[in-house]
This record gives sequence, C-alpha cells and structure tokens, in this order.
Amino acid sequence: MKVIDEFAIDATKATVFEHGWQSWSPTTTYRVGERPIRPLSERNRFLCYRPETSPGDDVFWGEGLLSVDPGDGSGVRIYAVNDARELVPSIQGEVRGDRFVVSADGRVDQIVDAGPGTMDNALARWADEFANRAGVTAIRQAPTIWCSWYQYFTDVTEADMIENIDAIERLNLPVDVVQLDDGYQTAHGDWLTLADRFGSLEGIADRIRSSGRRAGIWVAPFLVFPDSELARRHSDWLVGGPDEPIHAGHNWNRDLLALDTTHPEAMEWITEVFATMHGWGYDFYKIDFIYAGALPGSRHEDMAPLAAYRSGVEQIRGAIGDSYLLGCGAPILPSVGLVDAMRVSPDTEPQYLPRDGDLSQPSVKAAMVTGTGRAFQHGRFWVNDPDDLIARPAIEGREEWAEHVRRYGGLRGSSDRIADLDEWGLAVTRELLSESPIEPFISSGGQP
Ligand code: 9PG
Repeated sequence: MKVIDEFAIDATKATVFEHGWQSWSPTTTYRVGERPIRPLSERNRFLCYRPETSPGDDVFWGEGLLSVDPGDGSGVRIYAVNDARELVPSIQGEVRGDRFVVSADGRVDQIVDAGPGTMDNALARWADEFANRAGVTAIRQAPTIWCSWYQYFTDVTEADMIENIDAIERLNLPVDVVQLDDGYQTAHGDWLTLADRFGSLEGIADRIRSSGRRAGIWVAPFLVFPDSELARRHSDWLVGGPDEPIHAGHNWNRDLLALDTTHPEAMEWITEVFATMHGWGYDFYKIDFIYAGALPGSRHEDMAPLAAYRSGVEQIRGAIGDSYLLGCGAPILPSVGLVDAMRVSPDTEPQYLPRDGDLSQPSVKAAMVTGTGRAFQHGRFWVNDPDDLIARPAIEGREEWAEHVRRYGGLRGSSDRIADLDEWGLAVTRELLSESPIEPFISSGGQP
C-alpha cells in the first residue's frame, strides 16, 4: 500500500463510501467514526468478500472504488480504478484525527467532484464515465421474472415449477420469464444430469413457453463440486490443476473447486451446456458464483485472473445468442459491459437479519444495505437486480422489503409459491412486476 492522498476532514460530518468486490460484498456509506462491515467468519470472507484481501475494521477499504466526503464543502473525493478489465487495486482510507489518509496497492484515478448533490450523485457521475470507458452503449430493459429459489431453495421439484406456471397463468400475473434456480442438477459441473426430482428441462421450457412466457435457468458455470463427474474425469480442467486445485469457497456443505476458463476443453463443455439449454428454449440465464472464475491460481493459459474470468463470461455469451444475461456473485467493476443485469446485493431471505450477524449473508437487511449502496450503478453499468420480491406472510419485514424493491428494483422478480400469497402479497407482486425501470435511480445532474 502506497499513500496517494492526505487531506483535512470535518470529523463530525465526513463520510466514506466503501465499494465491495462482488455482488454479495457489503457496500455502503459510513460516518468516519463508524466501524465498517467486515466478515465474521473465514468462510464468509472467502465466499462473499474479496478472497485475496483481509482489511481490518479500523480502516476503510474499497475494492477498486472508495470515496470520501470530507464534510467541509470541498467536494467528494473519488479514488477509483480507471479500467477494471485486468487489475483492480484495493484502496484503503484511514482516519487520523482530523486528517484522512488514502493508500492503494495499484494505480487509481483521483477525482474531486464539485458537482451538485450528495456522495451518491458524485458516484453516479463517476459511473457514467466508467461505463463509457468499459464500452457500455445501451442498457437493455429486463424482463420480469418468477424465480424458484426463495421458496423452494435446493428442494425445488418439476411439480413445483408446473404448479407455479399454472398459477401465474391462471392469475395472469405480469411475469415474462419463469426461471428455474439451483436444485435441478446432480452436481455443480454436471449441469445436464438431472436430480431425481426432475424429468426434463426441455419439458419445463416447453410448458413455460406454452403459457406465453419465456424460460430462464440458473447455472454456476465456474464452480465444480469435488464429487461431480466433471471433477472425477477432468481434474485438469480445474484452476490449480489436478494436483493442487485451488479452494473456491464453501457452500452446500462442500469445499468448492473452480473451473479453468482458459482450458479449451473445459470451455467446450461449458459452451455445450449453454448451447444445449438454449436449444431447449431457455433464453434467460442467471450465472451465479462467477467470482470463482476470477480467483488467483495457475491456469492452462498464463493469463490475469480477471482476463480469464472475462473471457469465460464472453464465451458463455457467445453460446446463448441474444438471451438476457444476469450476473450474480460476480466481481462488480470487472463485469461492467459483460452482462445485461447484475445482482448488486447479498440475497434476501425470509428472515430480516442474517443468522450469523454478518451483513454479507442472506437477509432482508443485508440485501437492503448493499442494494441501496449500489443504486447509482443502475441504468449506467447495467440493470440492477436488488433480488426478488418475497411477499408471502412468512416473510419477516415484507413491507419494508417490497418498498426497497419498488425503489431500487430495475430487474423485478417474484420468488414466492404463488399459492402462499395472501391478498396483500398478490397485489404487491402484481404491482411491482408491472414495470421494469431502466432509467437511473440516482441522478448525475443534481438532486437525487
Ligand atoms: C442458489 C442461490 C440463489 C441466490 C444466489 C446464491 O453466502 N452465502 O451463504 C450465500 C448463500 C446463497 C447464495 C449466495 C451466498 O445464493 O445469490 O439468488 O441463486 O445462490 O444456490
């Protein structure tokens, strides 16, 4: 870390915005006296923050982006990577009495924003420029979706899908895409081998399409289960190689492995998976846990991890025609220009607070904090996905969550068993899915 700036602050008013690495990494603005959100376990740090870094809670820390409002009217100071396609430096901010010291471990731009409004408006102006440089030309309006995850989780069955398609049809809900989430496959990596609860992915797509809707599906293309066929037969397709495959996080009661996106055969398999699904009629893809493609480690081709990651996503893009692509669990800044929509927060959940208190973990609260922190990205980088509306009576804080989706939902999704919705739940689902905003939520011109 090298010191790149030092300036005076009004410690009673100054605020700092920390940008987290990937979709689930906490991202918000703090008063300088506050302790920033940090991982409460090593498992969470790896899965939901930037695995390579371990910032303390006595400093502020942004991955590729940190900004400071000194609170004295001198303008918001933004420290940010200019181009995130290969390298994203970490940026540290330290309060020393009434001074603020900024350091970075790589090259960053320094901007003093003298424009109108607040921190958010300054970030919006920065995001306009960043998106331009990253080659974003147009924002593609998102379809509205129904997603299986927040009701059924990995226990979803084909019968559950059919039941909900029927209900959506009967109630004439404004759902454009019915998206099957995690649970249909036998193992991560073996995406075309179905769990017993499923008969045919093609059949599900046909049923969805016969209702006049489009079919969507979830895949975690860069993750591999150690107990998959893929890992058994092709251990040379893993980042780190067959002898020392790297750790890619822990979830689903397993230590996970990462697919090497620079290995031609590995990518032949992944493009076959997507091309096959596309052939079955799926034209909406949620690609999840894709941080795994950007982990450091030895690869078939000697390439910067972020370049390998981007090439992996581009190859998926090439296999799905002009399908709509939603990123999730994805390094944010390196993905600008690669996806149509992006999950900008941790997951929502039926409970309001995260079980372990870590605000990177699934909960209404965690999704709201970071979804608000990244609101300025909507309509600039892509369409923001704040995560799905869940509105059944069992959802703790459902009114507050619906309000968040109403305010910050670019991609509007529903994820309840339709039959479990009461009158309020059904009405708010119908209302929120009746539009998909693409205009920015945060103005770059003046007031929010
Ligand atoms: C499928 C899910 C859903 C969801 C994604 C992602 O840190 N965690 O424990 C953690 C758990 C679940 C998770 C992300 C992080 O969910 O965001 O929408 O698709 O995968 O497995």
